Formats: sequence, C-alpha cells, structure tokens
Amino acid sequence: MNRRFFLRSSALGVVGALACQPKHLSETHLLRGGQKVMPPNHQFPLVISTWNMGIVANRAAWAILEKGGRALDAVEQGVKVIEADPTSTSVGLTGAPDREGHVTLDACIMDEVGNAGSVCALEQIAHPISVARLVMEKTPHVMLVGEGAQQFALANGFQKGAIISERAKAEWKKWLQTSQYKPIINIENHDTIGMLAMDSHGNLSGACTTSGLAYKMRGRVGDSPIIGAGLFVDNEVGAAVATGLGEAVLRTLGAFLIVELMRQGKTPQEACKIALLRLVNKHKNFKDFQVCYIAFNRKGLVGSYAIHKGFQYAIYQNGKNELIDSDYYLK
Ligand code: SD4
Repeated sequence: MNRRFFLRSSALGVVGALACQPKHLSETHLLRGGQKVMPPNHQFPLVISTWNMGIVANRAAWAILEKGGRALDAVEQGVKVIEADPTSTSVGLTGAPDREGHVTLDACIMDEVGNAGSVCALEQIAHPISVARLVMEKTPHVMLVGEGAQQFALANGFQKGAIISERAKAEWKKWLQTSQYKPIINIENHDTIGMLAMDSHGNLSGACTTSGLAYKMRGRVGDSPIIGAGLFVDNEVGAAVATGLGEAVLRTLGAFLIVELMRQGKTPQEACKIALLRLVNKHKNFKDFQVCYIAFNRKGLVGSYAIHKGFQYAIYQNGKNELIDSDYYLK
C-alpha cells in the first residue's frame, strides 16, 4: 500500500482562511472548527473538494461555475482533471491496482434533482465519472458494475485504456514480494477526489471518483460509488462527500447521515463531526485508519471533520481558491 500517512498540516491554511474573512463580519462569522462563513450574497457559486489535489480540480469546476454553468457540469469536469492526471496513484487509470494487478475504478455523481449514477469496479476506462453520469442520464438504473459497466462505456464511445500503468505495475510487483495488506490512509494527501458544488442558480451537485484501496481484494468496492455512503446531495439541504477507509463509511452511511443531520438543523461542521463520531464509536480500531468528511449547506456554510490530523480540503468561494486544514478527532 503506497499511501503516505503524514501531512504537513501547517497553520497556513487557517491563517489564509482567517485572512480572507470579510472585515465587517462579526466574530460569530469567523472560523469555528474549520467552518467558513461567507457574507450574504456571496455564498455561491461555491465548490469544495478533498485533499490538496482539490485546488486544481476546483479551478476547472470554477471555470464553469463563474460563467453561470451547471453544478453538475462543474463537478464532472473538476474531478476529470484528477482522473486524467498521470501522477495520480489513487484516482483514474494510473491508480494502484487490486491484488491481481487490475486497476478497478469506482465513481458516482448526483445532481440537483436527486438523480444519481454510479459505476463500480470499472476497468480500462479513463473517466469513470463520465460513465457514471451517462448511467444516470441514459439508463433507467443507478449503478452498473464490472464488465457490464465497461460494455456500457464502450457502447457509448469510451475508449479502452491500459489495465495498469507501468509505474503502478512496478509498485504492485514490489508489493507482491510481501503481499502485506494494511490500509494506510492519508499518506499521499490525495486519495479519493470528492467534489461538491453549488452553482449561481443555487443548485447543488456532487461527484466522487477513485481507484479505491490499493491491493484490495478482487471485486472489492468501497464507499465512493455508493450513493449515501461516499456521496449524497439534496438540493433542499446540502451535500456531503467522504474519503478514507470505505468500509467504515459504508457501515455508517456517512454522506447520507451528514445531509440528514443538516436537514435537522446542524451546521455542516457539526454534522460532519457527529457523523464521524458515530463511525468512531462503531469501530474499535478507528485509530488505525483515516476517514474524512466534507460538506456544505444551502447557505454556503462549509464543514469538515477527519479522524486523524492531516486531511485538507480545497474551497473555491468568493473568487478565492484555498486549501484548508480540516479539524480532526485524534488530538
Ligand atoms: C475507498 N474511500 O475505496 C475510498 C478510498 C479513499 O482515501 O478514499 N481513500 O474506500
């Protein structure tokens, strides 16, 4: 497993966040546990995404949002940048493979009216997020998996790519020497990319895409393509997305829980924290893995919470794209 655990979680992100707070806001509008509050009329467009790779992904999404484009297009185009990044080892076809040397991709997408599309264990297709969108728009289904998902992609004009990149293959061969399977999350500061956007019409969408855990069992699917676990969007309330150990997120339906907590009046920050505490309470071994949530509500309030230090997310709002250090549980 090749995911770096430690991140330099400097104060810079927080300082930057404070620096950009509008001067006229009262104290209650300042950062509270990582939560940003923007002045009225400046809440959207807004796009947030996981890890430091979110900065470049946000840029692509913002290019659409600032022209009045749809949040759905923004999140698709935003995460596609990471899917296409040849240096990524955790998203897209250059991601790490399963134990048998196949890169299997998971992705899902959700729009402002609650439509959803998802692909699981998709092989040799460079942009699973776009296939997920087509599942949503062109089929009566929500999820397609494995061979069927690939067939559907090929029938819709997607090209077959590599089974595995040369670099990932070399790493996998090294891993085979010990075959020690121990998910170490957070290591590269760029695991799954999850992105949430609110467009200038106030509509919400989200996308999530990953190659999943490195050296997972063949056929393993995580939280990222599961609507309600890795991603959930409700236009009336807000949206949430997860990154980290998918099994833990799946067991507690993290993203859906966060949106429901926001529906009950919790702020995004409170909702992320409560959902993460639920997960911590259900997993005795929570210190051994990372899970991180990000969310926003319709007012443009943003929140995040992680188990371990080191999770960062990118927020583009009010014309500014910044990396924020998330609040976390294990202090
Ligand atoms: C998974 N949630 O497949 C993904 C992996 C991930 O940070 O996000 N790692 O479980």
